[in-house]
Amino acid sequence: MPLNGSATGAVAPPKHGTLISHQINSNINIPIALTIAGSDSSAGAGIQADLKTFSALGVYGLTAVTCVVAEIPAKVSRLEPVSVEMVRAQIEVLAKNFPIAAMKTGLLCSRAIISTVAQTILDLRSKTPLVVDPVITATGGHPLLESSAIEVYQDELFPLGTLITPNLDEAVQLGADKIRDRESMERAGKELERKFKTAILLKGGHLSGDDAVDLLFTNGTITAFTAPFVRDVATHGTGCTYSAAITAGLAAGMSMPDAIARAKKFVTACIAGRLRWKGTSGHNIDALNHSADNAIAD
Ligand code: PXL
Repeated sequence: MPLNGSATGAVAPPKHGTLISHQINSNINIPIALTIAGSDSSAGAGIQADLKTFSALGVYGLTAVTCVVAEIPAKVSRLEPVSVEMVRAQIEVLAKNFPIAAMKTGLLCSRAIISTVAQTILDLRSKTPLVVDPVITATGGHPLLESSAIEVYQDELFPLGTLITPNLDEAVQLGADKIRDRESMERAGKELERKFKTAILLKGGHLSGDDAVDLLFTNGTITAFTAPFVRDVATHGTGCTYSAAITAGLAAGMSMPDAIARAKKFVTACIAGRLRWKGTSGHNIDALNHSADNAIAD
């Protein structure tokens, strides 16, 4: 059904420059989330994945683009950062005008951009929950982040985060010991929580058998989130989708564990229901299926 009935002709079109107040009020309960991330031309990861995820979970998404990546799921062909002034301008104009309920960061690509994002959030004195997905490498192995940028993450952005969501490789790059099993995963997560003084969701991927187990470390406790591991599906964009789904839950007022549990179900359903096309080179191209139907998957 149209939100304001205008498609049925029930509401007269507004005169130029006027707003109809009930159009605004009728949408006041739709939470708003902001993603500060890169653009993936193939649209399975990055801000495109974030926006699809926000929409599927009933959240209105705003974007601050940090860089533009020309790529397909298996191959990055070019990456260009946006200027730091432009990154700051996008975040500022949005934060000063929209009631943003939660935000996330994705690919930030350089020391200068990470620092700008952190400084802008500080300058805005934002108290909005912030999910930091520390994107370092593309699923296909291509480096996406300036190698010396990890220390800027640690020094400037992590202290502002409500939740940090590394996968196992990222955890090691952030200083954890090599992770081989559940025990070393627990040790690594505790270490990162102690080091960064904020909640850590350590994503286990296919570490243990038939299940994909993620561990949340918060206030000295560990909570496990488990879903069947979906085999033989390209996972480009999984991390972006997962952190965006958590952000959507926080924007809607869910507790962190509830937001993670729903996000885990959503991302698993997006993988299981993956889309597939025959590409022009004859190879299959897979993409996550961000259908809203997955938002209610059991
Ligand atoms: O999946 C990590 C990722 C995040 N953000 C952007 C990307 C990618 C992977 O390629 O392009 C913009």
